[in-house]
Amino acid sequence: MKRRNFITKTSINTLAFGLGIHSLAQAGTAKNSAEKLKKKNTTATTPVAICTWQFTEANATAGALLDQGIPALDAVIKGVAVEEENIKNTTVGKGGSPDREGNVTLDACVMDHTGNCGSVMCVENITNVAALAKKVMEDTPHVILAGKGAEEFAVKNGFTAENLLTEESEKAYKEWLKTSKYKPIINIENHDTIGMLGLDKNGNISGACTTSGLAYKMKGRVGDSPVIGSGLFIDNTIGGAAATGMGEEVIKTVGSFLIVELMRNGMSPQEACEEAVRRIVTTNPNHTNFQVAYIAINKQGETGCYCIHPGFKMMKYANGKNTPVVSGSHLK
Ligand code: SD4
Repeated sequence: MKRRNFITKTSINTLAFGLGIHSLAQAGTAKNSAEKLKKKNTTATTPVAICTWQFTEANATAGALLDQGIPALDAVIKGVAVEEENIKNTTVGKGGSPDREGNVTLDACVMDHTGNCGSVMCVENITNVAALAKKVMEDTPHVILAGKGAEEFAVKNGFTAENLLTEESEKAYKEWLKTSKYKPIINIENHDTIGMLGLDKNGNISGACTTSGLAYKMKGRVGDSPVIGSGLFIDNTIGGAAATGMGEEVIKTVGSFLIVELMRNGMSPQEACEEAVRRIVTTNPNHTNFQVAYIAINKQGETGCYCIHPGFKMMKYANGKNTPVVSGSHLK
């Protein structure tokens, strides 16, 4: 054999062998998780709704809709709309805190059981941005619309344009301008983003995440909430996850996607949330200065949550009951 042919053939063989081992290993893992999932399938609880923080009414709304047999995507969008329309919530929808120039800009995304998703970023004057993200998903050839384009698309599709800056938020902003110190306070200024996951009667999982982002952020800043894989991720064969807290840190570790992949490899939702928090705290010594919290659900309706700092809760609706769940935390 000529040397050149030998090298080529050997490389191809080595490559093929390597790939073979790799796919065998993957097949093994997939088989294990499939077997684990099969075993668990016998005890599936449906429907279930969970959301970040203690948004009792929002989660109860989604839960009740799921009980009526409404598909998970519609139920979670209706659920988060309760907070988008709650002007007392200063981190979601109308009444959200503005950026450091006084503009309220909203971010949201949705993902359904078919793996389809939609997202809007940095949108002004529209309250129900999760519903808008669904519209982007269903009625455009795109996944993300940002800024003015998203707002114009909303108005063209019947969404009402309105001022999102309430008197209260404006007052707080003017107070903030006196010092203009940008330091999000753990569990206070970044504690109201709502990420919601629903498992419907057909066993399908969908999710929504909606926020005005961090108070007094830079103009144009976008966090994790509208970023598919970071603020939210669904794989209907495995489960779903959503995040709240310091978005920059969630994006760096693609947190929600990570949690779903960890569940795919056999972890429970609780174990996966803990591992995703561990990823952040082990790589970032600054983690004592910010909060990140995750929630997750799997196909069997099992759920989990975990965070860096104590003080995070999720709501869980299952078997007709809506209850707060106090999250474990990395720091005690
Ligand atoms: C962000 N993750 O924009 C959001 C903020 C948040 O509760 O979760 N607030 O980074």
